[in-house]
Amino acid sequence: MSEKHLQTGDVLPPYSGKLRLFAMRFCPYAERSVLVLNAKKLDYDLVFINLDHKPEWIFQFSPKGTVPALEYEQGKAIFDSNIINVYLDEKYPDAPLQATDPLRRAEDKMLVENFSGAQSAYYTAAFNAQALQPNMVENYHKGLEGLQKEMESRGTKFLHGDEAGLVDFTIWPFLERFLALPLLGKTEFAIDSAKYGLLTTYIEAMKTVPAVKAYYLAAETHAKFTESRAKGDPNYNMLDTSAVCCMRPRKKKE
Ligand SMILES: N[C@@H](CCC(=O)N[C@@H](CS)C(=O)NCC(=O)O)C(=O)O
Repeated sequence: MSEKHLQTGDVLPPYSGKLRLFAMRFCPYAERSVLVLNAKKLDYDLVFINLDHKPEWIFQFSPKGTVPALEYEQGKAIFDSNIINVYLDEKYPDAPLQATDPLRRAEDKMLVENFSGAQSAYYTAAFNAQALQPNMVENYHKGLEGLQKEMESRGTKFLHGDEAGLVDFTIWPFLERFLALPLLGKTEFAIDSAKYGLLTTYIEAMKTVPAVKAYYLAAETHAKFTESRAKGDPNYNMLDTSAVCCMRPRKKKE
């Protein structure tokens, strides 16, 4: 898998017949779908795109040009992480990732919804720090406390149960990125193990899940990308080891 992000003018790589996910390496929504593809052990291709200079063809797969989008058949795609993940779970029913009980499914969705305040606070802290308000820090901690309370009442290793499931893969990409905030000087966003003991254990358990491990990036790496994006010059290709040696295939001028 190349970590190179394709951009305006770059050609669409040939379709291989596998599922194909359009993503951006640092996008938490795209990570949700990568984790589900990994957990289901599906064979897929991953194509990263530069979100500031989008390749023209991304709009064939995702009308607003957002990632993730999943090409499930040549030229046919669906977009939005939640839509993609439920589709994958239903289309490939081996290793089901959603709760069988309809009430538990509803509770999982509410959990994700209740966590959204923490996500918004994270985005402001990471990318628009001058707009940060004290109530956002409160919302962030309310989100974490709510999550920890739910873990306590469920009493399982993961939110889904003894194995990680869709609810875990939906929330995890944000927790992974929250850990970068103290490195960016946002110490009020630290996840202190004295206060968040259960949550800390959960975070460590998630890091060992094979689907997560295969795509996990350290807090330092997220912090580096976040800094570049906050400065207005996102370094999409910072993990691309081919960058020094290889020319990107360009579309021929007509
Ligand atoms: N609700 C969408 C959100 C996806 C999203 O916002 N993706 C961002 C990258 S993390 C994106 O594509 N931004 C580019 C743009 O908005 O033009 C989902 O869950 O997939």
